[in-house]
Order: sequence, then C-alpha cells, then structure tokens
Amino acid sequence: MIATLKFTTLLLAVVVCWATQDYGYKDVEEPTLGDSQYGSLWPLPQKVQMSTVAFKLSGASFQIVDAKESSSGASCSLLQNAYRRYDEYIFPISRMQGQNKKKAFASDVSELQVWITSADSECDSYPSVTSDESCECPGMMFVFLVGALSLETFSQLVYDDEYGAKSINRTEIQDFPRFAHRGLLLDTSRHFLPIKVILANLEAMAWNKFNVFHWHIVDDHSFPYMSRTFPQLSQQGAYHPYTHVYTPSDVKMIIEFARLRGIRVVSEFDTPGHTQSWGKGQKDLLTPCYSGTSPSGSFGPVNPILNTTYDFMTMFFKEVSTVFPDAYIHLGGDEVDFSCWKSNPDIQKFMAQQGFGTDYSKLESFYIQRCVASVRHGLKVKQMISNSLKADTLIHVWKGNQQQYQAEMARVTASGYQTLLSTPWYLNRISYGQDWQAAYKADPQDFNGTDAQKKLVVGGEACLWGEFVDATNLTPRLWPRASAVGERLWSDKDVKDTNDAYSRLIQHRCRMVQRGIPAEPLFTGYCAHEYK
Ligand code: CP6
Repeated sequence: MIATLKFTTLLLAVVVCWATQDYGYKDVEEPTLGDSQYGSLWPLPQKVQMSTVAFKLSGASFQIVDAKESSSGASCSLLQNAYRRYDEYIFPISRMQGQNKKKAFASDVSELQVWITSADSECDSYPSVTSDESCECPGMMFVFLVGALSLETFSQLVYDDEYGAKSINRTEIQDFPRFAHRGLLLDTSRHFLPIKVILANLEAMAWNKFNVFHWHIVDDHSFPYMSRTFPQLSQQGAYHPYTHVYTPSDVKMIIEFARLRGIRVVSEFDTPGHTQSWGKGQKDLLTPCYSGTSPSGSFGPVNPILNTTYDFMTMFFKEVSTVFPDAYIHLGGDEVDFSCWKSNPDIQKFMAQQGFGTDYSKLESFYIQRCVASVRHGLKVKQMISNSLKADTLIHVWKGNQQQYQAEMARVTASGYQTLLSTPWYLNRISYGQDWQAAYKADPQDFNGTDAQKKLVVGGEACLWGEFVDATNLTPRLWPRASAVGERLWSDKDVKDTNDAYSRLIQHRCRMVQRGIPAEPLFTGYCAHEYK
C-alpha cells in the first residue's frame, strides 16, 4: 500500500504557458505538474512504501550512527565521511548556527542507525562493477540497512513541514540498481576543467546514484594528463605546462573523492584518432600526412606501422594502469580519419604487404588489436572498454541515430559481448525546451533481442563533450539533464511516467541547488529555499 506524501511547502502549482507560435520545440509536450506520491525521491527506488505517519527529526539531537550489529563501524572512514556529509545536507543551516536546541519530543527521530551487512565492506577498497549497491530498509524506520547510497535516499525523504521543521514519514524501501554501470563522461581536453569543478560534479553524481566517472582526459586539443614516464606529453601538449595539467596527486585526489562516494574512475586515452596533442611531445608517434609525393607538414592518427608505436603504448598504458586502480581502461577508438593514412606512401606499402587492399578499417583493426595486445601485456589483469569487437572487452555504443544504435546493440549482444549505451545521452547537444525527456525515454534494453542479449547490457553513460563547455557553464548544462539518465539507469524499466518524473525532478533540482550545485531549471517555477 502506498500512501500519498504531501509536500505543502515545497511545491505550488505552476501555471503552464502554452506556446501559440512554433518555437521549434513543440514535439515535446510540457508535462503536467502534480505532486508525486513519491515526494522528491530521485532516482526512484525499486520499491517504496510511504505512509502518512510523520516524525520530526530533532535538529538538536539527530545523528547518523553505526548500528551495533553493523559489520563496519568507527574505523570505516568512508562511512564516517558520508555521515558528516549527510548530516550537513539534512541540517544545512541550523547546525552551523547552533539553532534548534529544543528538547526532542518522544516521537522524534533522534538517530539514523546504519547497518552494513555485507562481509567485505568497501571501506578501504575501490568500488567495482560487482559492488553490492543494494539496500533493504524494512520494518522499523529507524533501523536501516544501508550503504553510502542509501544515506542519499534517506536524506531525500526528509522534508520541511508547514512550520519549517524537518520531518520524515514512515517509509519502507527496497532498493538496488537496474544497471551496474551508470556513467558520466567529462572531457578535460577541449577545455581544462579545474579540480574543484570535477569534484563538485562527482558530488552531484553521487546524489543521482551515478557510479562511474568516465574521464575523457586527453584528445586532439590538449594533453593535461601529467605522465611520469613521458612528462613531455603534457609539457608540450597541455594548454599550459604547469597550470592546465592534472598532476599525479590531483589524479589521486579525484580518485579518492570518487571512491568515498562509491564512484569508479575509468580513464580514457583515445587512440589512434583524436591524438593531435600527443604528437607535440612524442616524436614519430603520429602518421606524417603527404600532399602528393612530399610530407605536408601535418600529422594524422597514430602511426600503426611502426614498432616504436607499440613500445610506447605498452609503457604508457602500464603507467596508466598503476595510476588508475579501476579494472577497466577505456581505449576510445572512435572517429578515425583515414585520409592521412591514405596519403602516406609507407602506409600504402604496408597495406599492400598485409593484403588489406584499400580497406583502411582493416588497418584500424590491426592497430587496435596490437594495441590491446600491448596494453594487456602491460596490464595483465586489466579489462578494456572500446568500440571495437574483441573478446572480453566491454563494447561502448556511442554512434548513430536511434535505429542505428538499436541495431548496433542487437548486433553486439548477439555476438555475445557486454555493452554500454551512450548514443541517446549526448548532453553536449542542447535545444530549446525540455530535452531531458528524450534522454529519459531512451532505454538501453530497447532493441530486438533475446533475454540473454538484454542481460549483456551492463548500463550506459551520459556524455558531456567539451567543445562548448568549461568551468563557467558545465555544471548547469549537465544538471538536472543528466539526472534523467541517472533514473533511467537506476530505476525499474517501468518507471517511465514523465509527469511523475517531472514533479520529482523539479524538487530534486531544487535540492541540488540548495546543496550548492547550480542546476538549471526545467521550466518556469521556483524553489522554496531560494529567497534565503
Ligand atoms: N570527441 C571524441 C568528440 C566526439 C567523439 N569523440 C563527439 C562527436 C560528435 C558529438 C559529440 C562528441 N567530441 N573523441 C565521438 C564519440 Cl555530437
């Protein structure tokens, strides 16, 4: 039985203005605004039973503590860290000002007991694709079985009653993610992103239950990754050799900040295309392009016919695998421009020797396979993500229109590969109106295939490519639009009522703003806190 939870202070009806002219965004209807029975929960848990029985959270005494039975406790810095964060989210001002020192009433909730049941908790280790992210919160409201993610759910249940007192309704929740891989791609090559911007967005990712930061760290335009083995790559290839780089300790800090929030950091070093910036610090790595019979002075993709290329890749990826603890490395492999390879007589000769004819995609596969072999040689246990078909790699589908990507998902899974979807979630593409809805409606398992094929879909990633974003506009462009992807990847596949989502997302967006993330509005309206 699910009862309605009323949020009297958070929401008033918004007057919806219908466009009478064609502004080019009429294909998406404005959702109707009504209170969701699920309050401001986002993403929606798998099972929610909310009652109308409300309790006050006493600001004076409320605390998040380890349950006696919990298998993790005071020595778990990951948990203690999370308690502190969520205490502040739930009591944003009153704690700081020492207010609310009233005596607690008998019916008040004074404690949230955190009970970790898994034997191998992740206090000191890194999250992985097999991490248990489930939460069962049965019976008594005060005893929860939670991981760090369910603290987020708990905090979303807390609301201000009509007198402004923190309240929570008796609620039973059972929760687990629909997909194990819920990623967000940020691009730090087209524009350098200061550490604090990355950290702020990792924080917002945790609120939206994303668990993979896909770090598209280098590309054509700059090489901000400071390599210990090849320091000249960033010295020559970064926008600035000292200020616009990520040092080993910066990278460490980002990985630790992510770990404390249950987020994996998967690094991507895209080759053989998108590598112009690599060429500045690494001689002979890129293919010299020709105009007619002489070199033109410009360079193309990584040179696939030299042994030195593979020696370099082996050493480079060996380093990357020690810097980034995740089991996966993303190898990119997208958008290779063949024109430079075609122009180069040495490459032409090599093509003939190998019997590739004029099919340059065969040369591309040749490169990827040798690269994978050298990466594997350097890493042994590492797994790889790419968009090329090769056994035991995870295939990332990130091209085409809806029909094409659905066909691609069907093809990839029919061949038995695990897959990740990104095509419908290019958040760098913006348009007038509520484009979160298109992202919300896309479903990674929506393609022609058997149940076994559908099971091979491990999740998806929202992408924010960096050509038109830097620290000034990244965060509001990303949130709450990425939240739509967050719910699609976390909640049950039948959670697809856009009106209900709209009501919850408006409140979730206000909550993000209140917690310090400048998330853009979905449409007209207001947030209860914004007058402060
Ligand atoms: N960079 C890299 C990009 C893109 C890709 N790869 C890209 C292309 C088109 C759009 C968005 C991003 N900027 N390395 C393609 C995956 Cl719309």
